[in-house]
Amino acid sequence: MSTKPHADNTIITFEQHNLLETQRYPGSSGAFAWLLSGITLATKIIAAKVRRAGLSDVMGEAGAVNVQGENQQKLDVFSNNVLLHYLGLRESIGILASEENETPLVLKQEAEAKYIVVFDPLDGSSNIDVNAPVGTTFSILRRPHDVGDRHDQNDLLQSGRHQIAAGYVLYGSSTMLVYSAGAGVHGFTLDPAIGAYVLSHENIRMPTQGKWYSVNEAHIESFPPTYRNYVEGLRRGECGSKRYASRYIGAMVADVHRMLLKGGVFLYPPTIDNPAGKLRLMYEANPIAYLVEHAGGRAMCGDQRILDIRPESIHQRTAMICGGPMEMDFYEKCLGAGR
Ligand code: P6P
Repeated sequence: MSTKPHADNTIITFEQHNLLETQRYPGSSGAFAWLLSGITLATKIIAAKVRRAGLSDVMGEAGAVNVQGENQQKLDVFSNNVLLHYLGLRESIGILASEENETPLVLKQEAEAKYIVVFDPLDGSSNIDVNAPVGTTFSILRRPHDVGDRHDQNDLLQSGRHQIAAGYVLYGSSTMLVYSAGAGVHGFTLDPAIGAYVLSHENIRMPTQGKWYSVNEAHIESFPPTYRNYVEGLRRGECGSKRYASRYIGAMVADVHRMLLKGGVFLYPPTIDNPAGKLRLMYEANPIAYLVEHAGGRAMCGDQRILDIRPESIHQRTAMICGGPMEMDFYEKCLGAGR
């Protein structure tokens, strides 16, 4: 992975990078690039609000409960509205679905509305009030060809392996967009001086082994045995003879971003409070699993590949463990041992 600007200090913006990628597909209309500009514009607006959260009336709860039964934070509502608005202006999007909306929004029926975007506008938003990292996750699907002329909200119930692109924006010490359309995973840092996402981490590849595991250990007694023994095995040095340390921020995007760059493993196993897992399959686990796999890692739920799970509902939850090659080899060894 190259993390330096190009030798002659030429910057490559996200738009330029995608234009170069689009040239691999002769005859492309540019509609996909226009769709992506809706994500970059909306997340720049969100970033500007996050950066001043303590100075504007966006901290704290919005006074409503979302479809997940969670108290909506004011910034959840703001971020959701911004993404719905700017993505809704993209002719090529037929359906939008958000963690904050109970049902998907079927926007258009025209054939040109061939894309579906599913997103979590502000993952980990409870971190906002304590100035800890938060993120936006998004997954881009194509309208299934075998459906008649009508968009239907079930069009989006596709396994994660059908994603045509996915990414997240991490509002951390800097704001960074991490994205893949299947040709490598690339990181773009928002340069506030020019208002552009600039290529800063080209072709992110996960290290073969890291040194951290990332899990909420408060739930460890309720983990299924395989997961509990896995974490204990990491601590005891049973994975590659390395005794792992722990890092956990409580915002999946931030915990996964560290793992993508430094290696290791992130897991949210089934717990008593969330027996089916806490993460949402369509707009949290799937985009992350897509990125992790394209960066050389693996993402699973039990003994199943996350990207093979066939969703039954838009807000379906799942457990997830995702990590680098050695961490996931060790996990599959624990699975096989029925530990
Ligand atoms: P816990 C945030 O609410 C989230 O969905 C993920 O971003 C994060 O990894 C997880 O929940 C944290 O859950 O139970 O550890 O607070």
